Amino acid sequence: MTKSKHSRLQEEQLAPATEKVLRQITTLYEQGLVGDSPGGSMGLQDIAQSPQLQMTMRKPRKKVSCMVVGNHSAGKSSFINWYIGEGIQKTGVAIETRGFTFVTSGKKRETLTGEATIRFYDFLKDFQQFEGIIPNLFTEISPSKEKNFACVDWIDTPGLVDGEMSYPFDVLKAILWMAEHVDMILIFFDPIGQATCKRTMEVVSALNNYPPAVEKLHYFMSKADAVEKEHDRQRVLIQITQNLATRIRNSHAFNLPTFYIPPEDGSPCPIPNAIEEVCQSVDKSINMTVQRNLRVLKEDCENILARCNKVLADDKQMKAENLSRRMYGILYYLLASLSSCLLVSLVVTRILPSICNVYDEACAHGGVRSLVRISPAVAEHFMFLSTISLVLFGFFMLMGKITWRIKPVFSKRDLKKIDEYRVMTKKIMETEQGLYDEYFKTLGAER
Ligand SMILES: Nc1nc2c(ncn2[C@@H]2O[C@H](COP(=O)(O)OP(=O)(O)OP(=O)(O)O)[C@@H](O)[C@H]2O)c(=O)[nH]1
Ligand SMILES: [Mg+2]
Repeated sequence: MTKSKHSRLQEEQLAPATEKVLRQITTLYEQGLVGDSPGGSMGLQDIAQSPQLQMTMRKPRKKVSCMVVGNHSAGKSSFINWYIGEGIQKTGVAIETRGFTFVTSGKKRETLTGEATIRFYDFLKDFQQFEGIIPNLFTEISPSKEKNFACVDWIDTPGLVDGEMSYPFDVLKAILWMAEHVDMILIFFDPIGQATCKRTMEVVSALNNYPPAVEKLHYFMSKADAVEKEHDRQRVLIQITQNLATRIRNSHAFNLPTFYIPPEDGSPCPIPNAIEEVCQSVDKSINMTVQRNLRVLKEDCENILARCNKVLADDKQMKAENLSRRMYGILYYLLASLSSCLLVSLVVTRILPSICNVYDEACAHGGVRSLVRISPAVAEHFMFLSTISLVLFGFFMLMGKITWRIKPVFSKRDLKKIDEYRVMTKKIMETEQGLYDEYFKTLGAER
């Protein structure tokens, strides 16, 4: 067994383990640690979006998405078919792929049309903006267990051609949009076709000038066996490289491995084949995704815990503020009632002499007598004094109303929930090391 075949076999056996790690991470976002807490578990996403925490959190994708771009007949669909070991995509010399097709693994063979595809991949919601895309969007689901297919979503794109060919949608813009949302982009050049056609070069330039895409690009010359003579192959290789030189960034480190689909009958072919390299770039992307998802998981847990601490601290402060607001409110209302008492006593003092004339005996009482005595003075300044007390009453009432604005705080139930969130998140965080260990096992690396 050759070294590369051996390593591929190992990777194939380890693929389910990698997939398991990716799936477990997603499960932690969707359901949390199932069966862990007696009151039922919650996923990180629900915890983050709970009414108490109100955070936005996106769960990391379970699979790596890999878009294949290239000129018409570059062998894009054939490569995807070879990778999954199934003739899922139509291939041939005619323009076969006119739209975008997602090829993904699932329990059984199924085809989804545009509308269903948009719903299946929620990140595609904005992809509908491209007029004419929906009828040209598909998902092919296959139960294949080949290679690392369980961890990859392939995206087959329309073949790029010049001339009369008109696309049902803006192909350049659609590829650029997709480039932002995928993890890696393979660009295939066909040595016997229109590898360097204007449209292909336009797409390559645009991708190279689009920051979200540029780091994801990998170039390959496909169908290397279609050119029999070595020196012809070299000539085409130089021609493609020269054409690309002015269009690609980082051109000094440019590398264009050549590959071809190995003959089905297994007959030996003397032409060197870098198809393993294509698979290795996919595997590398899968590994990067696992590492990124594990990192994001840790960061998200830390963010949730920090958010819990923040909302609790804010709540404490709010409760203290509410208390002082209440105290001031009570004070203002007290002052307002004192002002109203003053107003009432002013009125009483003012009208007391006329009452005393009627009820002379009642007015003989000492306290009332002194009021009667000051009554002329009150009568003289009555308007002024009553206006002041009325203004004071209005002012204190208003201040009381303004101050008594109690802000909402957490109920006991809310506080209990936040405590539960903290416990669940900490437990999820504790599983991170176990996930790393499982991931290291997939690499065959021992610590
Ligand atoms: N010799 C050789 N032929 C290949 C190879 N890969 C694909 N082909 C042939 O090239 C032709 C085009 O292949 P497709 O896979 O349909 O190419 P495509 O890039 O998907 O084409 P469009 O969808 O039209 O853009 C088919 O006849 C394939 O059999 C290869 O590695 N070697
Ligand atoms: Mg195709």
